Amino acid sequence: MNQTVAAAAAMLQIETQGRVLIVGLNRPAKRNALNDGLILDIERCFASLPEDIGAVVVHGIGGHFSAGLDLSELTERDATAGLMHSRMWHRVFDIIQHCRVPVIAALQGAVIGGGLELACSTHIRVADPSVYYALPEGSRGIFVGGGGSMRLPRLIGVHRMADMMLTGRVYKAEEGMSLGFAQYLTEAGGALPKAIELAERVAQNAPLTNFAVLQALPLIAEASPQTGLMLEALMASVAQSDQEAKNRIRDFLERKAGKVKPG
Ligand code: 1HE
Repeated sequence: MNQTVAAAAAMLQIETQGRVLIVGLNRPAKRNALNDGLILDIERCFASLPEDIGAVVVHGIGGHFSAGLDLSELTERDATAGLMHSRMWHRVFDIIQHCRVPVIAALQGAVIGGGLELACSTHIRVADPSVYYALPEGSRGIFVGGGGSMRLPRLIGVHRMADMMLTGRVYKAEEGMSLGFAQYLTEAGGALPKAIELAERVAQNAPLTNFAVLQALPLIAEASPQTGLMLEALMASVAQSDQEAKNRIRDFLERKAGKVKPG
């Protein structure tokens, strides 16, 4: 990591490595519990991504990704404030999901409650063997409020999510990987380096391909089949008529571009 670009966000540690922005949740003493200040720091960070950034990595400093909602801020909140708070989280996690560039989460230790909701708003999740996923909302007397009920069933299914919330079931890294919480499982200590490696790779994709994958693919996947197929055709034709695509395909045909390798 060669350059610290912004120490301005008090609860984030933000660095750049080439075209990758590395965003560290930096409340280790509180296991990166998400208070309003941290959520708003995340919003500011994603809303002002430098132009030359091609991918973002989000990780937790201090051995845990995040212990979820900062429960100490909950005690005084009435129903109206709770509603506004949840909508604020929705706004911020939507910015991550609809980010101009791919966002990759490097997970370790606790990925709990709102921490899991944050992880689910990213596009790729890379897990360390120390990871454990939990939704202790049931035992705390609360409900998910950061988009978890919308995003998590799409990853693991509504019945598995309900079980986690009702019984407090905790999934460890390996099982979590096979169930869809993460797409990658690394050796101990490997999640952040692997996430950065992947980020460097995706930052080299054609910007329009990354745009199509992040913006069009989720819409197509949720659309009716005929609407989805039409959207796919439109997106495909826009992508392949871009000069970047033409250059890359010409490079392949002239044997200047890499081949697909098995494994
Ligand atoms: C916190 C939080 C928190 C830690 N809010 N302060 N999330 C939870 O129910 C998870 C609650 N946390 C835990 O179960 C444990 O802290 C951990 C398993 C994550 C870590 O355990 P450990 O032994 O490493 O640390 P610790 O001693 O429990 O915690 C260290 C400090 O962090 C301690 O504060 P201290 O001042 O006594 O040192 C903890 O109080 C504090 N801390 N987690 C506030 N979450 C939009 S809706 C989303 C709904 C949810 O996210 S529900 C899930 C809430």
